[in-house]
Amino acid sequence: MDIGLVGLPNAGKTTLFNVLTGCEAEVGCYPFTTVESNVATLPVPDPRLDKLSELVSAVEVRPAHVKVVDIAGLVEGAHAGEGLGNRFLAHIREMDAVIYVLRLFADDEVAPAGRKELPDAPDPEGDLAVLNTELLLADIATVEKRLDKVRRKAKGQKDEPEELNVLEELLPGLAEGALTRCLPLGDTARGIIGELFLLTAKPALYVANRGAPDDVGETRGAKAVAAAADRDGAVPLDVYCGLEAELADLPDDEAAAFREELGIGPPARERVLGTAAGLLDLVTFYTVENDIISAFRVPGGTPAKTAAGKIHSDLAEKFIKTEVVSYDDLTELGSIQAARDRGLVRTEGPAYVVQDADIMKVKHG
Ligand SMILES: Nc1nc2c(ncn2[C@@H]2O[C@H](COP(=O)(O)OP(=O)(O)O)[C@@H](O)[C@H]2O)c(=O)[nH]1
Ligand SMILES: [Mg+2]
Repeated sequence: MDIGLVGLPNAGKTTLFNVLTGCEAEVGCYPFTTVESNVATLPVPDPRLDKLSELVSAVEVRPAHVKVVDIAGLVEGAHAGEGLGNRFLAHIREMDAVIYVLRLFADDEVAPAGRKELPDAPDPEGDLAVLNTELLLADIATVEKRLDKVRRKAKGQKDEPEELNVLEELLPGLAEGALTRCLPLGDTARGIIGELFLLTAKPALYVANRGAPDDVGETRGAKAVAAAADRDGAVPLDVYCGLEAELADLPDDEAAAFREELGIGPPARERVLGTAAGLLDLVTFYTVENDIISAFRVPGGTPAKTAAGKIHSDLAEKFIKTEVVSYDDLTELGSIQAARDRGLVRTEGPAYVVQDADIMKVKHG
């Protein structure tokens, strides 16, 4: 799972990046502290993997990973070159999901930034509108470029390619401000548009970055973010990025006591990464090979053949069939052989939809 952070400068993106990854990237109260992108890859905690590794006496355990990318702040007009421009959005294009970091906290030391007219008080809805406009404009540019190419290729051909129709229908919607993720699309259109990796098509999490749990203005702002998320097909989440960063420096029991007292819920890392995984409807499957147990995550509904490509890139091509045993059966019976003896190791073909906690052994050509 790869997730990218977007937000205006000084919204708290790098602070959240550090909270999520345990990294110590430079956080600054000046706009554009983050000029290069921060990237971190971290293992996904997985109690099932621990249990399985004991069961099969694995000599090596390879957990699934999540990648987090923190890019430079976007500003109003970034598409036209304002601030650092929008070239950093290219880093978000390959991501599975996007986290919008919206500033709710007020702090005189941290100048608000990124808007042509800066609001007097935190204005997460206005900030969000700027971000979505910049993402939409980047998507419009992508679609126009592709349309150009498709039109040139279609010239002189008798039948108009399906792609031409789909893109010509998509463009006015984007121009009117409709996010790709909110458009009702048929399977064909979804497939064609999917190949463009549009930013507004990605599953999105709207993080309301709050400073204080009991601040009335922030609570109002958080409600507005939740309503916007509902409208935009995104998932809202209140996160106290600054507080979380401070709690990260405390011993676990002290941090837990503070959390309790402040009423800010479980650690942001768990909540944000867990919510992102839920958004993508991820399922985890496992392989055991040469005493190495590995975990992989794929979106729900992924066929076995595609999932095999996660294990090794050419395994999708060479896929013949796969043996499958469920985690529950395996842990109940204690060994793959015992499961086999009971007829609980199934053989499945390429179209088999991988289920959460499947243990797979792919047979290839
Ligand atoms: N008071 C307060 N400051 C915060 C909070 N979150 C981030 N900051 C500060 O805001 C400034 C900008 O944060 P940073 O993460 O660098 O923002 P970025 O530009 O979006 O990456 C830093 O000085 C942070 O310490 C918060 O919840 N409360
Ligand atoms: Mg930053």
